[in-house]
Amino acid sequence: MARDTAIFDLIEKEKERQLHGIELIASENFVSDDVMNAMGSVLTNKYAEGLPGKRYYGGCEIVDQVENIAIERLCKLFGAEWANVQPHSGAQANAAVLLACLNPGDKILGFDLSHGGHLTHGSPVNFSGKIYKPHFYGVNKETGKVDYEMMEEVARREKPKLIICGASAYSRDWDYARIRKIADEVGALILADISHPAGMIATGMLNSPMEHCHIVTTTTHKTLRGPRGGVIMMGKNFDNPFGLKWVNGNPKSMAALLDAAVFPGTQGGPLEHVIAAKAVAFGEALKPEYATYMNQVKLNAATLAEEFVKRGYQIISGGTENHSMLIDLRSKGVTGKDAENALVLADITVNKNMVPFDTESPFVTSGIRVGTPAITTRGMKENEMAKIAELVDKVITNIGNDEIIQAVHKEVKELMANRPLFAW
Ligand code: DSN
Repeated sequence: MARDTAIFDLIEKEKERQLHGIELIASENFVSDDVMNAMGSVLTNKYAEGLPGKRYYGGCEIVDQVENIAIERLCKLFGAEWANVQPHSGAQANAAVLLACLNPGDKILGFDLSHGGHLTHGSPVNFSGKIYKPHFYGVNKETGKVDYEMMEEVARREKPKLIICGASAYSRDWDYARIRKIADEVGALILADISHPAGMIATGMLNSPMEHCHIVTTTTHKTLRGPRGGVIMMGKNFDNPFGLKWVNGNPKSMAALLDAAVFPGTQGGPLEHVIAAKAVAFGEALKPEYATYMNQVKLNAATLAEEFVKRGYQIISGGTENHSMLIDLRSKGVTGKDAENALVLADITVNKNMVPFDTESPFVTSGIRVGTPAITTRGMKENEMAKIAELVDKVITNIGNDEIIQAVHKEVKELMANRPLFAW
């Protein structure tokens, strides 16, 4: 068969783009060759609806072993008692959790999207805000940190069935023990969505939600550096709390409810090639080198935040404890959209992001989100963070000046030359 050059030429171009640019999108990373090879394997040919040992198709004896290894490694990585590795994405994982825990119309309490939360935590444009009744907590205006008093107040008033913690754009750790107290007082379950800082939690650099939060979800492609996908975990399995019914009856345990909510609840056949790649990534994350990598991600983020502050940028909450930071560009008189577009011309990739109490729309925004997982995978250390901040600053303070932006582009190319995508 002739090679499909229309697509493979574009894949090659995208590879070149990734190789030559500075990737600062906080949710992106570069995977190892082993993770990539598992994803591009014959496992994509296999249908395997169901769970290992309980499938609706024959010939699953090998993918059963693959999926069991993925579950085993994931549980070891996070100290979980139970996991489901089938969700196709973080959004799918969250959809399954909400389906398992709630009836349509039930109240949920999530972190406001415009303060750093996620679409699936109750946004009105997402299923989570359409099928369920969302309420929100946010950050304190002065500190930029999660306002736990507000969380408590709304929880006491609204009595949600589910409290969701975790964020897409929040640079501080979470107080899971405090959230548990609030949840216990109002009779709610807690879902911790750790998609962003998962790698730091796995390596003990941030608080773990496993002991305090009933259910934990994460994507596998951000700090975890695996294939694009999602997973659901529980520190401990527990009895079906609200007596929720499933089509065939009343599952006794939360694990059974969650499994049913993934399949047949929200998905069909699992992507066994992606599950194999997840297993490979979890294996990599269990190695000491991964902890060294994570530590470097954190060091790089802290240094990069300091370098931005030195150049007069305002970081929401004043700094970072994880891999990311949210930069308020209002003091520079620039919107997130203009900054993102100008930086792309210099091959520096960030994403525009709303900042708390933003007056701009989500299509414009007043900020950008920056993260260090991807540049750290490419082998960058603290000593290169000043240069990156300098290049970003040069672009943001010279939007529209083609000559300066082209000069920055040249520097970016030199800085990224001869660096493999995966240097760790
Ligand atoms: N879009 C992901 C992120 O960039 O954080 C969240 O869905």
